[in-house]
Amino acid sequence: MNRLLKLINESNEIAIIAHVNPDGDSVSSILALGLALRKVNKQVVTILNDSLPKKLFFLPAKEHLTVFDVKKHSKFDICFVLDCGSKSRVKNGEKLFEVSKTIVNIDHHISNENFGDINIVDLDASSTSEIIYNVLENDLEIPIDRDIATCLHTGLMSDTGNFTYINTTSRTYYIASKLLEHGVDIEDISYHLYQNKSLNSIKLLGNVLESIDFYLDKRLAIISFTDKQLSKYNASYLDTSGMIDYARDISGVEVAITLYEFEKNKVKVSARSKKRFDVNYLTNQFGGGGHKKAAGAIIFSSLKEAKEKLVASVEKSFR
Ligand SMILES: [Mn+2]
Repeated sequence: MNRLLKLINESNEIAIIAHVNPDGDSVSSILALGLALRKVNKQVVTILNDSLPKKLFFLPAKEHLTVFDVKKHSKFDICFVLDCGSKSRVKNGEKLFEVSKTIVNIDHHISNENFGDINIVDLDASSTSEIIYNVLENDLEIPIDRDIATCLHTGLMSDTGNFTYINTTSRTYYIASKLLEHGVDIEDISYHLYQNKSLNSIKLLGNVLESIDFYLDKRLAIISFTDKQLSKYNASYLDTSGMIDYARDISGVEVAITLYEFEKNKVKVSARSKKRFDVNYLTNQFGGGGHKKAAGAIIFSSLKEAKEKLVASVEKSFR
């Protein structure tokens, strides 16, 4: 891996980007790596082509996030692609990849396609933030400070469901303990992630849960959001993040799915599972993927048809 150190030493202009629909792990990884590379005097552009979810506004260095603009950013020596199973998960990535000499792919998704010139893909890592910690500590030897630690800890918490999912390992706890030594304020992170939700988003949650559907002996729960619902509560799709957990957490439910028809005949699918059900396998059948217990896809059909296909597919897996 000191290939990476060598590459960074020989580079100056560096882009860092992650997947569409930013979450705690992807944004934290971008910011942490960006902060670290700036410490060693690299010209870093941290790219977010989506709007940042409000709950992540507290993250250090978020003011460095910028939209990719080919007029301003005409070449990069390295483009780091973080927390992304495939290149197609990068929003508006084509031009960026064109102007980047080397692609470094850092990820923990089981579905990762090893699309980089350098691939640091660790399926046993809880999160990309965990891998970034390893890279900084072991390969690049860039000292971690409080801001970097705050980002990385946020990533760990986000992707492990606060250290409760099966991807949480002794290594994850070890890293968390090291990050705490750098002065991370867990209470402050928890406040922003979980205790600062808008009243409207909670009302939307109530409304969405009213129309939850159950299939297959209530082992499958499906919820859907419509634009009408979102606008009624003055909410965006980003405000629905985490709602799927309520469906998954119901006793007896083994798989939870959310559906959102964001354009006509384009349905965004998120799936979560507990116990043994593999939603990566489920979403693979529709061209998507992710992790065993958290994955997504886009289905090109009406909402009703997408629902029917998914129910049939889950039924097959149950058998
Ligand atoms: Mn992740």
